[in-house]
Amino acid sequence: MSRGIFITFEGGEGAGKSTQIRTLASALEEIGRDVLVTREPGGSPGAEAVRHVLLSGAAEPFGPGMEAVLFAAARSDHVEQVIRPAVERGAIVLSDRFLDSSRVYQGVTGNLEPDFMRTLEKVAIHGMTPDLTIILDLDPEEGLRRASARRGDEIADRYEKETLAVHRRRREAFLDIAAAEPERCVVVDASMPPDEVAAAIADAAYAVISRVGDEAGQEVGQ
Ligand code: T5A
Repeated sequence: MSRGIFITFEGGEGAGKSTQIRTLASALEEIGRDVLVTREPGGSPGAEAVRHVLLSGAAEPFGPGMEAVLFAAARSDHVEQVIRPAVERGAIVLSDRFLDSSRVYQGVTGNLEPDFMRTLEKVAIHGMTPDLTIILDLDPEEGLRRASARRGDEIADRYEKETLAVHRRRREAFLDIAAAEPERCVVVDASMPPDEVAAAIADAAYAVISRVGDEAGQEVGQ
């Protein structure tokens, strides 16, 4: 049995991550693949318990360092309880946010030390680096408009309510990550209609699925 594949979706608020994960998951299930859809913060019972503390803003008064440690604790549980076992059984795991969100939201716009962030990341993911990261790139003004339209009367969460300037910095930080790690990251223009965004994502995902399949074939043939 070949190993599974780990794909993460990143980007600003309302960029269309959840919409696109659903579309890709359905397409992969139709061709008979075992697919696991998950999200961060959360994805495992322990991490979901921490999600509320983070998104309600309850941890905000204690500073970005405290929040970064909580995200890392949640991620470690999510990786060990859910992601790693699924990838080991051969599933394709699609995660709505992962390590790049911490790099951007806590590291860059939280102004935390790069060494501190690298150490936390190492402990949290323990080698579980994504095979592919789709970065959905969108003008934050449009993303916030979409997120607000979808939310209706509910109040914005701890991160959504921040200033446009902060959201713009996050957009740049995601693009910087993509430029620094082109083997892992693919940037997709999220301002296109949903079916065009889905087609670009499918191209990137199938390329990685076929590459991992070829590697597995070579290992078997050795
Ligand atoms: N966070 C998270 C950190 O600070 N550090 C971390 O380490 C991690 C993991 C999570 C928050 O936590 C922060 C980042 C976040 O602020 P969340 O509630 O899980 O918050 O929400 P988000 O991940 O931000 O996702 P959103 O729910 O805001 O948006 P999505 O999933 O990107 O967008 P989606 O698919 O729900 O679409 C939004 C709306 O737009 C429409 C959809 O129909 C929907 O109504 N839409 C489109 N409209 C036009 N054209 C398109 N192409 C469209 N695609 C979708």
